[in-house]
Amino acid sequence: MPDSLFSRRKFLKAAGVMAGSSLLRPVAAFGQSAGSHAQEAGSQIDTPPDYTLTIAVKPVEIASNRILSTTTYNGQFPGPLLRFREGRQVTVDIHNQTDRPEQLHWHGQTLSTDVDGAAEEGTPYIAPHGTRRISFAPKPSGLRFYHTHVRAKADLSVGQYSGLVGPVYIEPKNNPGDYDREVFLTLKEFEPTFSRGGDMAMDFLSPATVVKNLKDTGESAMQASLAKGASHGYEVGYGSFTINGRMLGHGEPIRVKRGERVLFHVLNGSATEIRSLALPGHTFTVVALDGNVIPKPTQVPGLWLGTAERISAIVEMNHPGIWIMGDLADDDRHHGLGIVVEYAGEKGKSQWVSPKPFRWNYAHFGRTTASPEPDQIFEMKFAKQNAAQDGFNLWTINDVAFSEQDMQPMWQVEKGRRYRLRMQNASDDIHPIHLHRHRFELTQVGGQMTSGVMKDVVMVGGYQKVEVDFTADNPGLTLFHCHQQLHMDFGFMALFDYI
Ligand SMILES: [Cu+2]
Repeated sequence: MPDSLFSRRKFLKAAGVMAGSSLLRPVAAFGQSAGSHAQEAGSQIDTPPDYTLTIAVKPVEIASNRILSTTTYNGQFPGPLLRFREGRQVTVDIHNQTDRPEQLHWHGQTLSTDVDGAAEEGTPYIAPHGTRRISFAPKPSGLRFYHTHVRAKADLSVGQYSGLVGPVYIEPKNNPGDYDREVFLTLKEFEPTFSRGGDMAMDFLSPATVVKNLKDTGESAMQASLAKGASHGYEVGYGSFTINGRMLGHGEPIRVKRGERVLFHVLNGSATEIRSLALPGHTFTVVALDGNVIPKPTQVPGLWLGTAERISAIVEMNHPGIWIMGDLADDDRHHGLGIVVEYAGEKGKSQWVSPKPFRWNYAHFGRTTASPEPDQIFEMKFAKQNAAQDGFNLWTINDVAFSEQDMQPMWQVEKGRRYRLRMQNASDDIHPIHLHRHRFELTQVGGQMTSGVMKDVVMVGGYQKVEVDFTADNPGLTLFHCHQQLHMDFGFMALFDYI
């Protein structure tokens, strides 16, 4: 059925049940054809949707007879792969069979606030035991995903600690890829528990340029807190690790043939963890970051992904054997974070060989030329107040911790203007920073200039500085936050608003 016909019929049906005063707005949205709109539970929905997602607590078998109870989409983990066509209107019914209000966020897409899936932007909740029908034109093309967007705080059964994560692939209008087939991998941990403290310092980012005054600020705040007798704030650890919902050795292997070019679409679906991935004897040619094609495809020995980051990379299968594709961290791999890659005709036990240490530098994927000057620069400083809220770390942006009671936007932008976010991290944690409903261009990473790399999440290293630019091209409230669930739940959020 032609999209326009489908949308028109549905619109007429929707308009029939709406109050007269709101009648004009959907008309305008429909007139733009790429508009998005929604119907709340209670309105008449009798045309079938293109997709249905049902949120419910279900058993998930991550290894032989190791069965967890967690909230899922459609009773499976990961949620079903949704393949959309760029710009082609889709209708999705979201059923919530749990007792809590839910939000479904379309991560990496440039949608309206009504469907984006963040209460802070004004997206309505999917009521407990309710249904919400949404309609939108998926964009831009590439690897995106959907996930829950509610606060978990101290409850490790909700938010992204649960199984509410699924991949999205938006087919480009023209597909330039030179590969034989695609494999989607969602990396995810389960069985979360709190621990008291320590930090997870990881020094894989390059350049590792630490800004002295950020380090002095962060370390003196930490020392002052510990001197007053505080413990380290809570962190989260996990009992099991999976790729596509199965622990290493418990899922189907990826069966390959010599000479095949496999395009891997890797999604870090973790609530809190940074992940790495390597395949012994093979290299990855990265072609897209966060679903966006990069200026120059680049070969790397392995991948690093902050929470919610995605990498699309081609591996040429030219080293026959039976290999473990897994996390560089031995402990996480031993607890399941891996998948077997098996060449046709090979037999025996799967093998892991650690690659030589390497560093991850976003600038390697970009151009060395400068990007255009922004119209305005926003200075941002991220800081941690150790164990300040009931034993949890409290996070601030420019000394303000986001609060649900006072959701005042921190910054104002004007449509069509280009803004630079100068992010300075006065803590020792790495923060995967996410901007909703927009894409940004990396312009400076740890002091190194770059351009042309478009992303929606970027890791800002401990005591480091990163700059990104975005064009304000999608009016409405826009959420900016650290994607680490424990950080976003405890203050690490802010809003942009359009003037
Ligand atoms: Cu963070």
